[in-house]
Amino acid sequence: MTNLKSQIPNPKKIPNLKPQIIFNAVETSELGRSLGSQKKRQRRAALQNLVGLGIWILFGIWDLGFGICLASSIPNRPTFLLLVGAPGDLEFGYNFVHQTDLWQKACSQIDCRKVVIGVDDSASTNDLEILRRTLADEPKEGPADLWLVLIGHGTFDGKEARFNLRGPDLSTVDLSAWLKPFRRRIVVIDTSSSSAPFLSKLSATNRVIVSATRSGNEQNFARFGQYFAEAITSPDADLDKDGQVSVLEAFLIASRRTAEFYKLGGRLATEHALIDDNGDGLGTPADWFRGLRAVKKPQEKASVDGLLAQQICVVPSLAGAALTPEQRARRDSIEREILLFREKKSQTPENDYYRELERLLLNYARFYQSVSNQPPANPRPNT
Ligand SMILES: [Ca+2]
Ligand SMILES: [Ca+2]
Repeated sequence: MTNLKSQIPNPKKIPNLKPQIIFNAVETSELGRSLGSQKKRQRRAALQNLVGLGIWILFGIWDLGFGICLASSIPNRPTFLLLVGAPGDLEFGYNFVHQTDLWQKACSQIDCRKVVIGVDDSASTNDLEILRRTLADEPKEGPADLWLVLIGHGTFDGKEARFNLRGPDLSTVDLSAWLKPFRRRIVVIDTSSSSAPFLSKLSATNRVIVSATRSGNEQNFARFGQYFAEAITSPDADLDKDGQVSVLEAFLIASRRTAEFYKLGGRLATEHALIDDNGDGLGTPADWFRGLRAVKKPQEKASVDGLLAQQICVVPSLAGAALTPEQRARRDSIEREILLFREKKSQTPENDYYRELERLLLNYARFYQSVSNQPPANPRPNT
């Protein structure tokens, strides 16, 4: 992508040019006609310095302002919006803090914008309004993902689900409306009880939605969120050993650990997480997957869930971190083509299948060959 910022003349890089420009400007002025006395020369020198300083400030502010403008309109790094709900009970409060800490630690390993709502001490806070304003201010377009992680309790009245906040609660209707203008890829991880209606309401193309429950009626405190937060940076959750934990992998591991929690405790499981990333509004449970592939799908015509979630992770591998957002989008497109084609294996003659698969994989290899000599776009900070 063309770096527009680099096209702006920077006076700091052309020190010999700046005094000449100032001199020419002053030479044609009234001051230029009154050369002679030492005092006037000193005054002229002082004025030149002031003009020079003004130009430096002007260019500096313009340069900085233009950079900020670009950053806010075309995000080149993901945004993580961590929405922490009202705990209601001290034990739950500790759990929510623990989950929030894990997400923040994961975010500290990457170049991202992080916003945490619901953890400050203000007693008069309206977190719903803060969320609305935060989403309104977020750029709606761009290659960088927008993550929304809901950590807290949820409720369901038989018609609509809500996420409990300090002050007014967040409804599925509100959140759906606020996310509607976005064309960026969106990942919503709703770890609250009764969260399934959020999945069906927010489902859309180019979105991954995870809910901790399979219906609004699963209203008990959900453990899934803690296991998910623990999985996002855990090497154990990297099921395909590609050096990163995808949303799908974290979902599968967290679902497995949630089931184990209830089984080991001899308790009836009161939560069953779902994932949706094909935009059909229907979630897929973890036990419909074999490895990283869903072997069942809710509708015949729909593609299976999990293909998009397989491509998104919080902390990318070193190879992934070295790509620009545009390169990452190109890579995701090639990978998606391969993943979708693999779903056609049973309907494709064997020779045709492997011939086409070879072509796609060669295309994939050429992509990595083309970017292998380029320097890292977003070097991961030391941790
Ligand atoms: Ca992985
Ligand atoms: Ca689905």
